[in-house]
Amino acid sequence: MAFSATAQRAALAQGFATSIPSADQPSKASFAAFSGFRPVALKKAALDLHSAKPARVSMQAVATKASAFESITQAPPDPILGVSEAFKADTSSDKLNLGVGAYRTEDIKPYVLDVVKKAEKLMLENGENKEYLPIEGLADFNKATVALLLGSDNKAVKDGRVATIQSLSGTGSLRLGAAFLARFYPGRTVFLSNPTWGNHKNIFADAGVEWKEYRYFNPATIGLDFEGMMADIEAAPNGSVIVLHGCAHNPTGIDPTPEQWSKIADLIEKKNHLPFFDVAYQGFASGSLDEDAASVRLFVERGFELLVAQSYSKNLGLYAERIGALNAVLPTADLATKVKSQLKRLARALYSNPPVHGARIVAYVVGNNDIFDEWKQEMAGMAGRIQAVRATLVEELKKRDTKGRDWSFITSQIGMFSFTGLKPAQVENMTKKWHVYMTKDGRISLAGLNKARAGYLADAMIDSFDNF
Ligand code: KET
Repeated sequence: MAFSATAQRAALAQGFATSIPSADQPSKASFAAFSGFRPVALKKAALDLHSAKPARVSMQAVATKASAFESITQAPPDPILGVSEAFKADTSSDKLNLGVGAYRTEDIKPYVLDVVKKAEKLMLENGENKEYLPIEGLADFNKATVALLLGSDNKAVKDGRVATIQSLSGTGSLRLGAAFLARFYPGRTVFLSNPTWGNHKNIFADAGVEWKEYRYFNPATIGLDFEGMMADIEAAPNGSVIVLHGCAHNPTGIDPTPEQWSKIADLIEKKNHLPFFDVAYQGFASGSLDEDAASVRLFVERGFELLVAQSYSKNLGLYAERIGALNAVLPTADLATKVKSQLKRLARALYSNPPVHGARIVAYVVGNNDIFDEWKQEMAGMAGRIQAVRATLVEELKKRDTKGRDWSFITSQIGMFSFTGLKPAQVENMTKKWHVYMTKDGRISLAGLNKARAGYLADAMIDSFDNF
């Protein structure tokens, strides 16, 4: 088997078979998994059929029977989505949810983009059906998504060197990529930035892929630890997988400069590493789709083999539609065809085929010039609102701050988040005393704030920084 021992253990703990049993010979593991519980009760009932007494399997007998899952312990709440659950349960009228990265209007209400409503109207008028999609997804979506990522006249796309497969938003695309690496690039370590979006670790661990971290954030400068990052990528074994945030790094909001990206590319090339880009915020960092794809485009232009996971949760506000894609850029069209065939095979076993609604929305928005231009404006509007709220928060902090601290990091960080430097005890005060919900790492989503509440947030932050 291609799996390492650690990977195999991780996979088994998650309940995934690490070898495929033949049809007439089920694996012991899968047989055991289904033999511990009800069959025993059924056997007893069957025996009773042959005795004089009527069969009686009381509910109580079934309920007290040892469970196959006896040793399971309570899982902790998710560090990000668990914050939303806690927020919902809070009855205070002051409460503020700055946990999950989800865009809100200036009234702090969820937002459905106008272009999404227009696309849905057109879909209804055209009477779109709900048939299964092919395993690789909607053809028009796949064409649109790779063009948005790499540019409409990209040479790698024209040469047929990009395998694109529609998947379940950013998370599902990353997970499919992780499954692909587990199967076809076994024994390699994935390097994640420290810190990173918390779910990266779950995604690779669940796929049985070992991960480690490279330095990224320097608390002293509240900036990028570029030297640390380069040193760790250099020290990683040749041929490792390096996960890079395409833009608007989560949670820090700090991206490398174009010059730094170019040096990162030089080093990754020298070390023969495989870049795996996570592009969850295209258009949300700068307000421009093209600018936010510059890092990925640089690597593709330089001829790298790489993977890219894309998400439309944020830039089209399609959080619940689970629409995104996994792209594999390869040296030849022949290899791209083969890789795509294997990605389809993995997807078929994981979820069969992807959902159609979000894919059609993206295809309609991108395929209609007027709606596409309107989307760019709406996206710039969302990015602009977040930038404005950042500026207001800095003003409000300065007004209250008696210690003359430098808050400029809040306006220099980009994307939805600000990495505040609040420590866990301070975060606890933010939530317990002020009903401000945020992740324990000190991240706040500025997409969940408005100008009217910026003063309240500043009060909470100053109190927490000063007194804890
Ligand atoms: N990558 C990054 C970096 C990311 O922040 C998210 C979501 C995703 C991928 C996946 O999003 P999807 O909806 O699967 O396309 N982040 C926000 C939501 C979450 O944690 O699920 C967040 O950090 O709040």
